[in-house]
Amino acid sequence: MRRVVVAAGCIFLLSCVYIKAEECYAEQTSVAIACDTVDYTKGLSVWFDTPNDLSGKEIWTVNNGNSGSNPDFAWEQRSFPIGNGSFGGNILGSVETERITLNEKSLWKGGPNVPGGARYYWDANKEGYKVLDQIRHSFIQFSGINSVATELTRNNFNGKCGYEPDSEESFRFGSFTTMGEFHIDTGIAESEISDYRRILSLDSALVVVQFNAGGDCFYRKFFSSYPDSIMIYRFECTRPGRQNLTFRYVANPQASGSVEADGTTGIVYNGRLDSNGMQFVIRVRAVAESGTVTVENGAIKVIGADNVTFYVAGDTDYKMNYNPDFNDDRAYVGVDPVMTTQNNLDFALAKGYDAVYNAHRADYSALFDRVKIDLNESKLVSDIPTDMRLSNYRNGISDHYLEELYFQFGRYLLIASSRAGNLPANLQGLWHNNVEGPWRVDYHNNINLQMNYWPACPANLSECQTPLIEYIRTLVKPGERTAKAYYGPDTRGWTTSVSSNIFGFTSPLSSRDMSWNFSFVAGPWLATHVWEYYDYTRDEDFLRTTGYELIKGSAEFAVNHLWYKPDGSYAAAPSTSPEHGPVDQGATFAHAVVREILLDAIEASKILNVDASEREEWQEVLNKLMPYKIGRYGQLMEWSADIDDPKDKHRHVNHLFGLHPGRTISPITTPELSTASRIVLEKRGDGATGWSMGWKLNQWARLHDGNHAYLLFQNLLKNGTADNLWDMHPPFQIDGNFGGTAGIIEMLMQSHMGFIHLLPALPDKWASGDVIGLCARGNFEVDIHWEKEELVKAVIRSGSGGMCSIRYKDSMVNFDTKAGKSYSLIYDNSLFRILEN
Ligand code: FUC
Repeated sequence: MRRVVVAAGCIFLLSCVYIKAEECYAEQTSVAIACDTVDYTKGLSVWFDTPNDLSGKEIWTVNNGNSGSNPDFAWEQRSFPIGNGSFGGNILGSVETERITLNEKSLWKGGPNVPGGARYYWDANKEGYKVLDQIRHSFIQFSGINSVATELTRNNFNGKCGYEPDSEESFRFGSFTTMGEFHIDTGIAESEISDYRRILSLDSALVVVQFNAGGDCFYRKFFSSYPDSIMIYRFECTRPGRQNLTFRYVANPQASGSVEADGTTGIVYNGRLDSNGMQFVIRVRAVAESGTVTVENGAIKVIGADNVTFYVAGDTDYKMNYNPDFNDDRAYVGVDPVMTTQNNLDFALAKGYDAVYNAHRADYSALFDRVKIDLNESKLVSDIPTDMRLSNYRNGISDHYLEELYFQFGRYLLIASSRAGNLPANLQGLWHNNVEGPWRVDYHNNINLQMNYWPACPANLSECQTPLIEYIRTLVKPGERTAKAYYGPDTRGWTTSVSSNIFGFTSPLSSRDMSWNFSFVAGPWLATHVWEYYDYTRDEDFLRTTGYELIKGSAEFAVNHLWYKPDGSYAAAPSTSPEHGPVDQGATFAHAVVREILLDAIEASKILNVDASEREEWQEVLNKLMPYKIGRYGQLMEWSADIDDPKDKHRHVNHLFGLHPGRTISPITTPELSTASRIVLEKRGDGATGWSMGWKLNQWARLHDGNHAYLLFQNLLKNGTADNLWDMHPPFQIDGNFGGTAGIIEMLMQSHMGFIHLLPALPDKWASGDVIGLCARGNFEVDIHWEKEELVKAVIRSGSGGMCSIRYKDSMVNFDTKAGKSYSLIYDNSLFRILEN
């Protein structure tokens, strides 16, 4: 797809000085690989010392269902992802034949692009609004939850489009799908090699495969460059002439196209998906130092070369569309991938390997290097591969380096899967190895897509959040139709439902299971991220030109979708709590999201000094919204009636939305509700799927219980993480990685209650440490240094000026800041000293 121009995020330039990871770790004793000048296992690296075999190669299995591990074990648990936000791959590191799986974020089945498809595709909403009064009346007639409301909702608040690939002839919802695989035969048998390493260096955004064969050192280096829209695979050897490679492309099996020679040293595949005719192109060019390069039978053959660089460009004809014509089958078609891949390839070839790598490294480091974390002065405790570290950790061996690695891996994944001008990170970020994936590898809006973006702003990667905002913009026009179809022709604003795709899909799906398929606050929830982006960056221009409209449209929908009850209160009726329980007349979750978006809209309208009358309406609804309730065992009630089951272990904890990610429950402002939330978390337990542990980690941190938050973090690492550190539902889902990274920040700093709270949930196990470069709301950048479980010093850099309020334990301090200035806060004996630096 073509890049779109987006509002730039805040860019912080760190003034602080710290030792670069590589230099720092170079001093440590280690069993260095004799082969390498740079030991990539040092610094921040995830690595293995055993190769993968090819057992998962091209095992195209369709519709593997939603849960359980991926049938390709090595891909899911032992491969390394690279990506530039849109074009990515997984490196398997097999010796005899290197295997790389390939993805482009916009390669999707489904959508309107089949003849006559637009009419059919956009006819996915039902006219649920016609039974709304009946449903609401039944809540009065039967004094609450009842079967009439349930049946009417099941039959009218679903949509017309199926979710499973075989549920309809023209698979409208579609699925993210693989772009195929590369196989590179090397002629080197696994039995001939020693000193094998497969490394993902987070410091360099580089995957390295290296080994010793016949006394010579072989290296393969892989990266995907954002500035040059190109992927590079470089094969090197210490002895000249030893590279004998055959490079083949295996296409997506549900596509038609063919591999052709592209000049004398390259190949090109120009194909179309069977499902929707989406065109996609892969172009590969080999540049060899000495030796020969030829193309035979669609494969590139390299003989007797010293080093070889493969330049790989890939693209689709997908066009992001903010204003789709609902009569146009081709509303999302608009890029010529033959041309874009040619241009990208030519440009990178002219630049050459070193320049392309240097640009990639500079681009990546400018983001990644902003945040450093050091827990208990951890250093590399031993020179062991990550799978062994994780295994030790599972057996109870403490490893703060592994925890830091996990934290930074989340930041790496966000940079690799979400860059400006592209689609946001999907359920697997950017990476999937099959023709269809679990939950279609879609955009899941009842927690998963939102969780992907929890770390973006606080982990100093606000630029990486712009794809989410652009994506939200694409949902508005279709989402206005969905809002009207279910809540009446006069309904203002927009919303979306539980699952969305890249073709503006906002309708509920056809399932009558309302526990998951009724999700009308998905839109307002997404829009809270628009406010959050503003709140962190304080980019008023963004708020005025882009953000406010999205927030206002969501607030309007939130208001209009409520039931104004005869008793003068507002309630979300019907509503549900994901993904269990009845059709209710006021699920806590729905109200919590409504509260949040109304608060956001009120603040935003004040800042821009607009919409005073709307503001009054929003405030009025806030005042009259059904309040939080505490139930019979002290729990924060999930539904309008006290029907919660204390034995319920369900993974969704959406009714605690106000605690996290929201801000309407806090131990400081609402201690009773906070205690009631704690009871919910205690009852739900400390296990769950990967992302759910990630969420509960954040919620425990918001309760200021560092040790319990740490327990959840440990459980996430022990029980919800694969050896390559990918989050496991199972299957692999990237949300848990992002939830984990965000949770660590919530333990060290929070800023959602109008002040910066330092070390609000510090576990005993992190007695001392340093974190540099976290971001707080208000456009502040924060470093924290603590020792013996006590704050020693913090540094605050002010991006926009204004009042800064800091809390540590029960002490608060407020001071005025100037944009661009930094301030040191020394904490000593319960007193703060503030120095302007
Ligand atoms: C939500 C979760 C499931 C899964 C799916 C992608 O619906 O309840 O566990 O993560 O999203």
